[in-house]
Formats: sequence, structure tokens, C-alpha cells
Amino acid sequence: MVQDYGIFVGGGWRRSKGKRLETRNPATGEVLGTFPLATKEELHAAVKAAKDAFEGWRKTPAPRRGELLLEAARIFRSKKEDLARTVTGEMGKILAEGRGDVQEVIDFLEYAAGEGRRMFGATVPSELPNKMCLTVRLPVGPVGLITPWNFPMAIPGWKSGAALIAGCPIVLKPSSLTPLCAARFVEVLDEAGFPPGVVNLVTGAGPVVGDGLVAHPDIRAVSFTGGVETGRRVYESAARKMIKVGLELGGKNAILAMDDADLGLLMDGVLFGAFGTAGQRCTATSRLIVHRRIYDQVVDELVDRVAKLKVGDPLDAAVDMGPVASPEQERKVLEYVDLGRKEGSKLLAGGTKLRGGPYDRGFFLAPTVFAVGRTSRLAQEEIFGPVLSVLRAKDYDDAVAIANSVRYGLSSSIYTNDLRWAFRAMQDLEAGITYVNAPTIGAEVHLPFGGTKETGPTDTREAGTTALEEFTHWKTVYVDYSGRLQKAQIDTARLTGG
Ligand code: UN1
Repeated sequence: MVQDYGIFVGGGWRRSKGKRLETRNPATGEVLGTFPLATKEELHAAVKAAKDAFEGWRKTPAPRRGELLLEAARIFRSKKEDLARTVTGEMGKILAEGRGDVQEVIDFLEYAAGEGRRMFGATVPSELPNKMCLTVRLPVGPVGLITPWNFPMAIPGWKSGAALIAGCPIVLKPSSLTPLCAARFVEVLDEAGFPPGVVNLVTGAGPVVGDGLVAHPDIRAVSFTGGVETGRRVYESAARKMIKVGLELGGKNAILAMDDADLGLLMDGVLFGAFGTAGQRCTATSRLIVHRRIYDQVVDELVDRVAKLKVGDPLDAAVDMGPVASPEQERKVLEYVDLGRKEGSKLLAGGTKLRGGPYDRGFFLAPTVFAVGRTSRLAQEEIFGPVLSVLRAKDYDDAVAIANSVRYGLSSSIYTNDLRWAFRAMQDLEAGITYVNAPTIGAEVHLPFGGTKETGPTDTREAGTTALEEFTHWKTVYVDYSGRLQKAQIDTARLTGG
């Protein structure tokens, strides 16, 4: 039965006056649910609910807020299998990855709950006697979270975990491709018992709900994960309001394969990095930059291994790669395949839509590999699909130059057993994340996640201790217990007599 959802505002599900959108399974075409295209007024009601909840939530001690996050984590754990199937059903990633998506929520909520008992500031000596200086983090206010479809539970989990522990009520606007995951995510938070208005969910069109959320005067920070063009708009709109904004945008992540790399390990990493989640991760390996001495061998092995990848029903445990998430994704990937051919890149594997039998019901593409030139668009642009571009490098320096020649800087990797290359790469690769002897995907939640260059023009990082930066500001507090007026910089009696 197809369920018709509402929006979640002020602690309850509400009907919407807006038109409706359908969410479908990308492997089968089945309709999974319908969701509102919320109106501007409905968005405003959600922001008002968050604003009204702020006073109570910010005054709730952070360890108490953490208890609710732990309770939510417990419920996520008890429903993990069911929620993982929702992720796979709505987004198309294979079930093992669907489970990983939910696990990432559990991990982060547990981590964030602990932050409720830390949230460390600093105590610093004063230059004056009988005076103390300290710093505390304070929540910025109600916040907007705009989340993508590729990690339809994990990313709402990172963003809301950090916002909620910080003391910020949230208005979540999920991608219109995965509203069901967002609704189920919010159902768990509701079950955990967050006070009314602390958690709100509004589905709908980007120009109405997304832009409206960012521009709303009562929204005091925005965290956005998605494409660069939208990210730029969010950044501009947030700048006009002078509010904090966290942006996690695209990637064109590379693995560098040095001539001493362990080739078996490299191949496993490349396949997982490039074709895991059908290449639809911000962190996906979309370039493989190979030292010329091992280039031919790597390409031969890669073509062999890619031919053995099994594409199909993402619920089937024997399948390596499910469908891409939508017809738009499919079209975009096939356009890049065409472009690659026109640019004169050499197609080494795949490049086709898969047809026949169950393939005809969904958006199944063959894992694709191109040998490309370094200035080609395939070498430069984010495709966000199962397409890997292979490049040949003369040596380490050349490989780094190729890696750094793109506008993005999210994840990166080097396969080598020579610690000189490994340690240099940690400093030379322009990216927020560098892996050594592991692919570009698979970040852990207790470490900062984010990028440089156009991946993330701000200095915020999701996850890890840095997650709080997006949703708090620092207050510096001076406590003078001398009982008299003391003047910094002016009462300058020094031991040196100066
Ligand atoms: C993303 O693609 O936006 O590191 C997030 C990884 C995952 C998160 C990816 N843990 O690949």
C-alpha cells in the first residue's frame, strides 16, 4: 500500500495544501509513497515551530539532549534492517550499503551524544589578577538542513545529530528523490521523544522550500550537501543574511597508483571506490592516476575485474552494484559517456544502459571505464555515477599535478609502499581527506569530513569534533572577582617595571 505522508511540524504530522510528489524504487519503478510539495506558508510554520522550541531546547542541559540522541540511536539499531531496506528500496544502493547508511546514523548519534558531556571550551589566564577568562559554545538558533539522496539517512543523521546536541532545533529539507528515508528518519527521532518543534521535516521543491529555508530570517545556520551550483546559491543567500553555512559539494576524487603499489589491494580499492554506491558518492573514486611503469598492467587487470562485476537487484546479496538513483542520473551518466566518445577518450569497459528482463524496469548502467586525457571534461567534471577515468602519470610529481588540476578537493588516495610518497601525498594532495592504501570512500564519523576548493569554500567540517562548528558560536566570558575596576591594556604595571 502506498502511504501518503504529510510534513512533520511542531511534533506532529500535518497535511499539506501543496501538490504531491511520488517517490519510486529506481530498480523496479514501484511507487513507494507520496509526499507534499510544501507551500511557503507551511515552510514558515515549520520555521516558527523551530523558533518557538529554541528557548526550551537551548536551556536543556547538553547531556540531557545527548540522552535523546542515544535513545534515537538505540531505536535506529533496533530497526536497522528494516530502515536499510527502505534506503535500498528508495535509493538503489545494494543492501550491504543500505545497512552501512543506517549504521552511519547510529555511529554518529552515539558520538554526538557523548559530545553532550564534552563540548569543551577553554579556560585561559587573564592578564589581570583575580580575573578569569573562558570560552563556551552556544547554539546559533533554529537551523536548516538540506540533504541529498545519496546517503538518505546518514547525512540527515550527521547534520541533525550535530545540530541537536548543540542545542539547535532543526528544519530538515530532504532531496525530493528520497523523502521516504527522511520521513522514516524523522519517525525515529519522534519516537525517541524530542520535544515538539525541535525536529521538523518539510519536503518540496528546491526553489520554494530549500531557497525559502536559507533565506528565512529566523534560520540562523544552514548545512547543505549537494551540487556546486546549488551550493553557490546557498552560500550567497546565507552571506546576505550573515549566517553560518556549511557546504559539502562535489568531488572529483583520485586514486594515485604508484609503481610499487600492491596491485591486488589497489584493484579491490579502485572497484569499491569507483563502483560502490554506483559511483554516487561525493567521495567516489572518479579518477585513477597510474604511474606509467604499471599503467598497461593496471588497465588490463581493471578491465578484467570490471567485466566480472555483477549489476542487478540491489537486494540480492550476490550483486555488486544496483541501479543509479533516477532517470535524470541515468541520462546524465549516458551523456557523459557520449561526451567521452566525442572527446576521443578511449572506452575500456561498459558505456551502456543494461537492457532485458528486470533491467528494463530500472536505471541500470554498466560499470564504465575510460582512458582519458588530462584536460578532457571526463577528467575534470563530477559525473556522480559509475564512470571511472584512467590517466597516465610520468612520476609522483606528475600524478599529484594531475590530481590537483580539478576544481574540487574532497577525497584523495595514494597506493604505495614507499613511505616517502605516502607522507608527501598527505601534504601535497589538495583535498580535505587523504587515504593511504585505501580507496577514497569510507570516512568514519568521528573524524572531520569535508573538502577544500569548490567542494567546501567555508572552513566548516561535518562529523568529528568539528561538527559543532556549523551550529555553534563561541562566547568569550571574562569574570572579574577582584572587586574593583581593572583595565586590560591600561593597568600595565609589569614585573620588569615597564
Ligand atoms: C557523501 O558521499 O556525501 O566516506 C558522503 C564515505 C561515506 C560518506 C560519503 N562515509 O564514502
